Amino acid sequence: MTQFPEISRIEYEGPDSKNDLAFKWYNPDEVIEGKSMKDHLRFSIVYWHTMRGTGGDPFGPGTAVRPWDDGSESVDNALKRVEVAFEIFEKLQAPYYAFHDRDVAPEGSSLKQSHANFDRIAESLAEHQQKTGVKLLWGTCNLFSNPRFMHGAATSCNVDVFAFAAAQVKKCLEVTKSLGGENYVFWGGREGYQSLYNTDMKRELDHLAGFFHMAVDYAKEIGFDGQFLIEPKPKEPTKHQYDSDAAACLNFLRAYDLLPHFKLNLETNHATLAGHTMMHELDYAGHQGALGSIDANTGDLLLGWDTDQFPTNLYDTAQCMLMILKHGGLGSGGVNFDAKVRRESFEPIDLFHAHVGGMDAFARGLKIAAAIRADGRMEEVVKTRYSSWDGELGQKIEAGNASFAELESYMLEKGEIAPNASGRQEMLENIFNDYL
Ligand code: XLS
Ligand code: NI
Ligand code: NI
Repeated sequence: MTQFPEISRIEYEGPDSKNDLAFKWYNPDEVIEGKSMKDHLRFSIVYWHTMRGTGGDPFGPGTAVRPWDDGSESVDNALKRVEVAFEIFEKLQAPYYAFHDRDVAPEGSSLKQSHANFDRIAESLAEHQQKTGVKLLWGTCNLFSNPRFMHGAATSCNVDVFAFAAAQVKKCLEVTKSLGGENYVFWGGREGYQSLYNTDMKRELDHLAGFFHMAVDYAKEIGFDGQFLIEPKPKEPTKHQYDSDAAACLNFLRAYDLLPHFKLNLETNHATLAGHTMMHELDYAGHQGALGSIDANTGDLLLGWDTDQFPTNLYDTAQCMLMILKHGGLGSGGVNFDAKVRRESFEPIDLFHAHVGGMDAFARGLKIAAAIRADGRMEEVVKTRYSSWDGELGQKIEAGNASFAELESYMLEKGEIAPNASGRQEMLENIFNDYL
């Protein structure tokens, strides 16, 4: 049974095509820097927005028309969604998808029932993966929607909530492993605070670290060898989320001896909420060997929140891909569209337009980034800019073999510094534009 008889598999037709449901740039087998586009980008579709988003906002209910969904939290309805989801994944040629436990399977009236529901749906997910070849990029737990998580999950002041969250993650690790999930993501949900007046921050952070250690231990116990990822986000829903940005996450992981077990899943809209560019977050994580995966989306400068829009800005995608190529690719991660169609784009076909646009924007970003790298001028400027460090003195300092006293006598003798050179920012911006 097909839900979209009028839509056939989206194919690459090239930049001149006027077909709205064709790829103009995403040509899966095209080789760039020795690797196919498909392998560079490893596109993934998220279940929570694409299959569960309703278009509701604080001012009104959902608008989305989804004829296959009866709106109930029944297992039958969930099974129906699986079928439609895989038709969408396949028609979009997305090699991967990602889910929260509660997106795919309804929460039951007890934890036991929820586990059973999850098992039932996982069976169907496995069958559909088998049939279509679509794979699981990552699984995660929803530890934020149910009112029990009002104070957080692993950082809750209520020890039972911590235990409940542990049980949920344990189960989700088992399911993710059984579905061949290549990563497992922790996004902090409500792990943060609204007020320090009622918060024991030290205790909460200790608990969070303990939770992660248990997850690492359990993964080892069951032989789950997917990559653990933390997804930084600075605020929303709490005013301060503990995993606020790449640097804060890495500091936390290092402080609690968790660094070897985790990488980061960076999201564009979260980077900008943190007051950074995505390029910054990618570079920061990348040079520490912690670039794991990305949640590809964008915010809106005129709206303050995590609006999770589909990425269409070529500057952004090209900058992203420049960093990803620089740091050797995404490994077991992917370009995961944590993005939702606008409330006004309520028809099912909009799901296709949105993903086609996002995939093309990233494919084009990849081509632009590769062209900039092949040109080499931008890289050369950076190399030259630091060339003074390649001399004897620079090398000695970088090797950690210099002292203040030595540098003082060097400078006393020399008297004045060698002249500075221009940073050439505008020229570099122009070179970037040449390739857009
Ligand atoms: C929320 C996050 C969430 C994670 C998965 O802002 O982006 O969607 O990606 O829990
Ligand atoms: Ni996300
Ligand atoms: Ni987000």
